[in-house]
Amino acid sequence: MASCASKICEVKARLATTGSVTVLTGAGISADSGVPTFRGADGLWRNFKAEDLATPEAFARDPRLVWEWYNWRRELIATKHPNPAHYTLAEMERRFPRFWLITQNVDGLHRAAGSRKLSEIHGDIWKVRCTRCGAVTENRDVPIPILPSCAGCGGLLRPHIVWFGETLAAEDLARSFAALQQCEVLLIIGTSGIVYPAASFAPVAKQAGAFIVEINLDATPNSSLVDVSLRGRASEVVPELL
Ligand code: BJW
Ligand code: ZN
Repeated sequence: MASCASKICEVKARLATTGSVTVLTGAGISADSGVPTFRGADGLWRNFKAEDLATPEAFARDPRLVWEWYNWRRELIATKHPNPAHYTLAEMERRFPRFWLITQNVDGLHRAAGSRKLSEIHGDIWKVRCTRCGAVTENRDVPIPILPSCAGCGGLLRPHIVWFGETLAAEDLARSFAALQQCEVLLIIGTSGIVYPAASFAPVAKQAGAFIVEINLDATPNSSLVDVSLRGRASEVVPELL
């Protein structure tokens, strides 16, 4: 079996000869910054039920509870900083002429690291959306006063996050699929690969002929279709690729 070091050489060689890179990230890339993941031993879904907190039904039933949970998360994320993996992806954006970053993360750490060519497909914890007029605004209050209301129309504000059962923004999906179909190399970093539609992204890129690299602590459903699997911490492995 090839050693991990030689696998990294193989990926570096690929990256040295391509101009077109797409990246898909998940909670694992921010785990090394201290942001909890969702699944696994220390994941958020161990102590909180997704259906009580991350669905439109939960918000309709008890908006106060949902906002309390988001206030706790905003408070936690506000103290966190990008790690070397986030910074390496921001550098890749400058190096590769065709680059797109698709993140499922809502923590804003990619932007904080300098990434601009990105789709935050599950939303942004630092934005709120009016349930009445639909206005989306940035809001960095920690804590946010519960229950928050829209400055324009007085309607109830909700987190600008895609919850289970909600569709992703059409523009984000179109941009993501275009980037997956056009890339020569796809890096998949720190995602369990079980939440749709992102769970379908690797097969789309594979079908289009991309060379796919997975960076994760553990095996995932994507592991069987990728070309190279690098097992390790994102903050240590990703910087080695440039
Ligand atoms: C490291 C590491 C380190 C750790 N270094 N690695 C059946 C079939 C198909 C679809 C569905 C179905 N039933 C329901 C659905 C639809 C549903 C879905 O996919 N459910 C699945 C659970 C089955 N999807 C949706 O509802 C989506 N909308 C949609 O599909 O619309 C159309 C539709 C609607 C209804 C029915 C059918 C179709 C919307 C999904 C929105 C997801 N939102 C969330 C939460 C938001 C709350 C919030 O953040 O405030 O987004 S769920 C949660 O999971 C969050 C994440 O972005 C997302 C993905 O998680 P991620 O990033 O992969 O994290 P983890 O924790 O799962 O994994 C971390 C990984 O990192 C692990 O692999 C570790 O090993 C690794 N790791 N440390 C490297 N240091
Ligand atoms: Zn409003």
